[in-house]
Amino acid sequence: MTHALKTGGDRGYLRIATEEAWATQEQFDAIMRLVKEGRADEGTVSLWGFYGSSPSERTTFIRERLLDIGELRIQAMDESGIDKAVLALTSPGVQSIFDVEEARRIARNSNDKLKAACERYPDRFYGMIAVAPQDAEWSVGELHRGKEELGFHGVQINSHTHGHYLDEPQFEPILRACADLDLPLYIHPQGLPDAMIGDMVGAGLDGAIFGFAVETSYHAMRLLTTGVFDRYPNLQLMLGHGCEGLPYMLYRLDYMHKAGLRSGRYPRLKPLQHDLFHYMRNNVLATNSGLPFGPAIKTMIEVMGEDRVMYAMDYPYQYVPDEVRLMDDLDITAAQKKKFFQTNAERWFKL
Ligand code: 1DF
Ligand code: MN
Repeated sequence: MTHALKTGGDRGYLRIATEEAWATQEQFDAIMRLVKEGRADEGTVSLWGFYGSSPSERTTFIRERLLDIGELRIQAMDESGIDKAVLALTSPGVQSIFDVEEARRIARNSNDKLKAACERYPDRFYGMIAVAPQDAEWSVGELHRGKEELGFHGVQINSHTHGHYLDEPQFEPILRACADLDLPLYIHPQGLPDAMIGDMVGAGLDGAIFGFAVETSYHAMRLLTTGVFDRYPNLQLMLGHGCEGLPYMLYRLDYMHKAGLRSGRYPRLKPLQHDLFHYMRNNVLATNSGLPFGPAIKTMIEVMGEDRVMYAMDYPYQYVPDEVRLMDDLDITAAQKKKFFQTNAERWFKL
């Protein structure tokens, strides 16, 4: 152990964790009911069939910790030197639910409950809005309420909604509202849609180990290549888990995107105002959730810029205090480290 982990800025920066998950019992029960009735998609069955019922130490810990937005979580933050946490309703939010009225109710109740916790710990907890993309118009109203009444700092959408992606026209009001309200849009992974999951469950690769990044980076690429950021130049898309791998691949993504455009290969892909490098440096923000890995963080800083990369722990899915020490000791400049742990989050989430 190189140093003690304390809150309060003893190392010259506060630590703000930006992709921290919680759940409500109501959400959990609704998802588990779908799983038990055999109505959930395969990705949800794989995830929540496991997290909801496995007796292992890991899943028991995660279940208990997801449901707590009180003293247990504060204690875990104190013990790992985390000053502030940006909290979002855990994946898949309400997006696996088929009954739209139920999805709206659970999302709204979760926002109210999170608001109460943020009021109880005003210098520790910050809220992300939960919506039900199944009903885009309702979600727009909830985005307004979340920003204007609840004082929340962004919205987390857990990737696809029943296999549909945010570049599809029915979701345009949500994108427009995020841009109008200046709310960052955090796209977080969830179980893969039936149309994509293939044999990934059989291979043991559908979840956070691999499948999440495949599907969420696909989602982001759909937004990047269909002109969303030409329509909404101020919109900020947030991606966790090392930006789901995109910065590492950016040269090839951009080269092949241009090559496809030049040769008119795909009717849907139209010329954009900028190249993919521009959007990654002006409209995409990254966190290192689950990825306390120097080479990945340094690559993101180099590719996207030091103002666009933020710290996240991914509590309670990855609660490893030693990883915080590792990040404290990362060989980037002191100024970059302060941006990474503190000031980028303050800026982009408006804390
Ligand atoms: C896992 C990880 C599952 C994350 C999650 O949602 C999740 C996991 C069910 O480890 O299986 O959100 N995560 O964000 O790291
Ligand atoms: Mn996460």
